Amino acid sequence: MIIIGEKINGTIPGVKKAIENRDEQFIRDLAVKQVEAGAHYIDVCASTAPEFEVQTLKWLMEIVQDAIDTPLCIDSPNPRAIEQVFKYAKEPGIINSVSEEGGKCEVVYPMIQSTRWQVIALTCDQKGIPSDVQARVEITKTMVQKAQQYDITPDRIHIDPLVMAISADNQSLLNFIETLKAVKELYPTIKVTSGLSNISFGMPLRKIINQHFLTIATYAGMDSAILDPCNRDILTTLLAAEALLGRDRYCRNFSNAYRKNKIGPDRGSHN
Ligand code: THG
Repeated sequence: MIIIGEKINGTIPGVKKAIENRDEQFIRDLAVKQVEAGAHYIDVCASTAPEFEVQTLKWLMEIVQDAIDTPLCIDSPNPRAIEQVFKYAKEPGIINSVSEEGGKCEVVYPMIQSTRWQVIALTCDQKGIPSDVQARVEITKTMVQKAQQYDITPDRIHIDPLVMAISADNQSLLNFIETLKAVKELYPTIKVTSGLSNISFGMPLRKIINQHFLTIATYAGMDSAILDPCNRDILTTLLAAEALLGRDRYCRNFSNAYRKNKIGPDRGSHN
């Protein structure tokens, strides 16, 4: 599983405060901890008022890149903001995200043409987020065909089917899996991604639901996930699922993570 660490996000109250106070150490720690926990990409999302977004993203990117060598996942609903901060990235990462809404592909695709950047493509358009499989597949086709015009191959695209809350749509996970299968049937090298938390919205014991979602989606073939790798329960679930699915030779990853006290109940500091 490709892990995109979600913790540097201005929607989290502590992060919002750190952004307001320009607390570099707080952001730096979040970057380092996520990388130590196994993150392959570090999501940076300002979530500030639009007039501060570019300067905030730039500040976050600078701190993260100074602290660690892991590539970024630049998270903004505004492709023009992404366009302005793109040049400050030291190495290719992931653009989060485009969709079939508001000409986003037309801004982002030319920008990442002839680069090794990847892109997350949300299956929504001006009509909103479809919950049925066929509409999601159709939006995917359009976004992949547009990408082809800029020589962006499917292996650089992570489709995010935007899972609905299971409390609102009982078929949400099953539809997600059906979408995943259909999309991979069409484009075998494409990636499918998801955030973990949408599925459990409006339910008690959300973290439990999120963990089970992760297990089932991993089995179904989800390639990447936007999650908190510092959450021990989530990391434990993920590594257990990968071991059980034959994706962890000799269960080495699982055992090493346990030995380093990264999974299971916290056995205290080794320092
Ligand atoms: N898809 C795509 N991008 C996304 C999302 C998605 N970006 C934003 C969001 N969803 C993913 N990011 C977050 C960030 C923080 C939290 C949830 C989603 C969050 N964090 C709590 C905290 O840190 O305090 C709890 C984390 C935990 O331990 O589980 O709630 O869906 N493409």
